Amino acid sequence: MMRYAKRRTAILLSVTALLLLAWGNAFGYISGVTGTTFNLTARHAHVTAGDGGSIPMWGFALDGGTMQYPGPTLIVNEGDAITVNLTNNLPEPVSIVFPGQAVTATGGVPDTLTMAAPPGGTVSYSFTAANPGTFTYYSGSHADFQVEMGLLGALIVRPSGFVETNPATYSAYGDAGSAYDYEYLFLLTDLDPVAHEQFEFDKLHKVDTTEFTPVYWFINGRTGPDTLAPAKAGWLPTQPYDALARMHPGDRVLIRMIGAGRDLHPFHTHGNNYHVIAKDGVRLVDGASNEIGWSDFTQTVVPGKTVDGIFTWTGAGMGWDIYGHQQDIDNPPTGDFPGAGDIDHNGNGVIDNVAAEPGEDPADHGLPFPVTMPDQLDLTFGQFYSGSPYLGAMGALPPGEGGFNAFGGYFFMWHSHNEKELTNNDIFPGGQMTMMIVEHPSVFIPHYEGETP
Ligand SMILES: [Cu+2]
Repeated sequence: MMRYAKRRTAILLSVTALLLLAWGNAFGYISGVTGTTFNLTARHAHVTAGDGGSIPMWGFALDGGTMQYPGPTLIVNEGDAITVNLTNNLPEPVSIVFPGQAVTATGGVPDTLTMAAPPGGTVSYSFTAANPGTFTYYSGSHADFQVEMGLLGALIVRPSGFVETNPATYSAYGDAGSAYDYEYLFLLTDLDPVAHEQFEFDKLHKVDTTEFTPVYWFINGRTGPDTLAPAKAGWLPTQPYDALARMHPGDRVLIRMIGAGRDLHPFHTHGNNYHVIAKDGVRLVDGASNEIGWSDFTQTVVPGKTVDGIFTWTGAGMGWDIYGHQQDIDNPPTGDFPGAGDIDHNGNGVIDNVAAEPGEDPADHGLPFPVTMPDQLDLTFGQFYSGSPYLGAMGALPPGEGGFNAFGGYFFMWHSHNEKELTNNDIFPGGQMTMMIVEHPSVFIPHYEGETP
């Protein structure tokens, strides 16, 4: 127990400083690779889990580079002719299936579902990305083993009219109901290390895929708390994708969920419900374009399935003004909350003559925080508390407390609601756990790589 406790503390501490940097760089978009031709190599490397575990994996590498888990997120445009060339550096035939696409396979050797690249060989797949949406791809060869080993990834098809550098054009399916400000991918997988170790120790003949006891659970190829570390973090060379989500009040956030492993996972959003807009890349509208999806806070993401939802959050219904006009909870409100007209929303000394801040529920504007804050001595603090209940505000904290919340945002844990999946090999916290941070409207969150404030 001591050993584990120490190790966990060390991991959390090591992540602390990096996260402070990460927030400012955290993306509001999905990391991936764009284009029409993709050259993938199936090969072997290791991934790291949040408990320090190192696991032998098989995976897809881009352009002869390092194997990654999951495979490269392929981002393509509706109507484009797509080619995926696969080279196999693994000891058994490997193929790729693209559910939802009409694929032509060229070269390779016949396998159960499609043509495969034999060890040392190649195969090529081509298809037209006919429909926008969220899709997946994975090995179609010895799939009960090769999917476990990591040969899987996401495919995103942009609708016609989508322009990466113009957020006004952002939508998942080309219609207003699927329009969004920021988008995030939550590709969910699970892992039982036994087969991976059998491969590493040259005991492939001993692999029994009917025995399956996962002990690691991943979002975008990382276990918590690595899910919160920046994309392309140098210390996670084979796990380039993060899973941290950020938004401002009132933003529409597209969440793309993919069941890419062997178990289903109940993916749960705290903070608010989202509206389900599509399943398996199929927009959920009727013949008159009316929404036929539903509002939910937990999605049962089953293997092979993709689900898209639109999430938003305004603080509506809380009955108090999330922006406050007090920027310091140690100076409690004086009772002067007359509503619009004399509120210094930003704490910059300037009275803002606005009815409501962006994304705010007007009904809550100017309403005071409803309770007297307890004394610090009567509180337990989490690493994500800014010291103030108001959005974007930083309050006083005891020495050594807080520190993960760079901009006074609200942190909502988004996670698997199967609680055992919040561990790394029985050590909590970990697994399929990440955060949605609601940030003050003044906090810059890039819509695309390279966007500047
Ligand atoms: Cu929860």
